[in-house]
Amino acid sequence: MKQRLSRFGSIKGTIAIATGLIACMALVPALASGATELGPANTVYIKAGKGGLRFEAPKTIASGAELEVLNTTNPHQVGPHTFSLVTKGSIPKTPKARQTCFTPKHICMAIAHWHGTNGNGPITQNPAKAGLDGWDTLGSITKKGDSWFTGEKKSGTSIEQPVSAAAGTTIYFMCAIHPFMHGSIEVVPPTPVVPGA
Ligand SMILES: [Cu+2]
Repeated sequence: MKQRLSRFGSIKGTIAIATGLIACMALVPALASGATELGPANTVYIKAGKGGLRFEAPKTIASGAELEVLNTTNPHQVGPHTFSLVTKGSIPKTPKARQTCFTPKHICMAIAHWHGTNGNGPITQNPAKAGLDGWDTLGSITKKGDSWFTGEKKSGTSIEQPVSAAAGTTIYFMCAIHPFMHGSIEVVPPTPVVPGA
């Protein structure tokens, strides 16, 4: 993660480079399509290019449904990402909070710890798991949450897990490498199966 930190410092430069490579980036989803079976309703895409680095997530997902996270960005250009479930209040909201995010007692460093690293060593837990199996636990600086690290070598990496969070709750998530990346998904009741329909 030390490497991540140094990349983090130069992220504005890498974004500028990435912006010039939109044409190349557009090829990535096509190349990755063999690895994914779920559609946009069940997928959080990590994207670059026009609009900057961002998550593109469905607004809602049914409790119990599979949720995939798919990294379409090139780690050699923008660094890796994490998809980390955190409490709403843990998402850094100010430029200063984002700058200090990867320091002790802040959420980005806490997320690194969930993955078994203090920022200097390799990731030893991936995904980082908390609570029930699947996506359900929103972490904070004092509580471990569910999180996935995309890896730093290949684009097109993905993870698929069921949403174990209860209907009526909201999943908030952020990236520990780029703390300006964040989003949320409302968890809704599963669609009832209508007999004979
Ligand atoms: Cu990121």
